[in-house]
Amino acid sequence: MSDNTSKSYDDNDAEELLEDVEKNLRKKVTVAIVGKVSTGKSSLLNALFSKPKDDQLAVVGAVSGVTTKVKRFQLGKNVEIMDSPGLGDIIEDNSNETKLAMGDIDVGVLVVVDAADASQKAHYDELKTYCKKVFVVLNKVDMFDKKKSSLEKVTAQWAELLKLDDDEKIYQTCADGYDPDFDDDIELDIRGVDVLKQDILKFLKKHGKDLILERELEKKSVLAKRVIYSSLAGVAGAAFIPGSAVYITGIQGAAIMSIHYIYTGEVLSKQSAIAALPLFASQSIGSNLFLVAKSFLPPTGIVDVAAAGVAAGVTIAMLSTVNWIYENDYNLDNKTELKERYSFFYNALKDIGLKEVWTIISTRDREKIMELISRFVK
Ligand SMILES: Nc1nc2c(ncn2[C@@H]2O[C@H](COP(=O)(O)OP(=O)(O)O)[C@@H](O)[C@H]2O)c(=O)[nH]1
Ligand SMILES: [Mg+2]
Repeated sequence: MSDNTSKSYDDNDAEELLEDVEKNLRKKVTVAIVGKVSTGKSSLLNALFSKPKDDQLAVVGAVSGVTTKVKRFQLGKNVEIMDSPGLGDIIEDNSNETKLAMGDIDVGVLVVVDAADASQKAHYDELKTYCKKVFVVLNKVDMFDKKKSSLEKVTAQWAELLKLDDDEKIYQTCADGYDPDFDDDIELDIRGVDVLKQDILKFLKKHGKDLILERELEKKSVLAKRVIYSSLAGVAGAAFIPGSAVYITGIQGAAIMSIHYIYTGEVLSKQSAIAALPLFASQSIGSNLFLVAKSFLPPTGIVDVAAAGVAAGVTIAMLSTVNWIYENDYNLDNKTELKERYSFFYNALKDIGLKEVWTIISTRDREKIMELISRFVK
């Protein structure tokens, strides 16, 4: 039982956590962006991936390919984006080895502009069939800057035409400025893209796939900090539940897997993550979760604030070390650097005071906890 209501952890919970994280990191994300030529699909992709004008992901203003209407972009190893006027072309695209089945695509984005246009209903329905989730985007909202009331009318018309459910919204965006024909001093005008991005990530999180896409979207250290934050939240939640010592060790191993993935794009197996843990212990203890846990924490688990402080301190020092290792182009095999950095961080935490560290963690105050993490991860 790994939900909050469980009264105790057994050793399987840690194993399961590690298995889940490994499984999630092996997943792939596919995105289909569909819409008429010139609706701003390429521009929107550039905006979603925070691309500057001079380093575009998708070329804006380019006419549809001659041999195939489908353009494919690979981001890292595990994110595929398909860009096409309609999904029909994607389904027929013969460069697609396996035929697409229902729900095969994770995220569908239908990009529309201007007044509601009945031809897009079929594209929307097709996306609904093949995608787990469809986001409808009304792009070029800057065209309504001088007629704001029309924007809401047009949005409502699109919602009606596409027969959207009440809980489905239309994202209003602007992704202007990527056109290579524009003067150099024209700045990008990006609006509404962040809301869309956050909702896509929120959706992917439900499928355990958010980190796969985020890796291609966000600065690595920012993601590592978030992983450390979630791990600390996990430690705080688990601390006083019987059997938590091994579970907390599992949380640490899982976070090492995530940070490894963030920096390398590769999946560290559950076994390798567990094998890395003893590197942070003072004496040699072998690669067994229980023994590792015992080396950090009392065998009976966390019984008091002092032990909780140790658990939190070890977690921060360990994960900040793993971040530091990758940021400085080392890897988990660089044992000397790893051990040195770990004791440096752990001593710094002891200087703050492990009870004080625990006090900060147990506030569950995101800002304060992030501030603490930022002392170790820049
Ligand atoms: N005004 C305005 N123009 C845009 C916007 N997004 C894209 N464009 C322009 O629309 C044209 C086509 O954009 P592009 O991204 O190539 O569209 P695609 O054919 O759907 O990939 C280019 O001139 C873009 O600069 C927007 O939000 N507002
Ligand atoms: Mg394009």
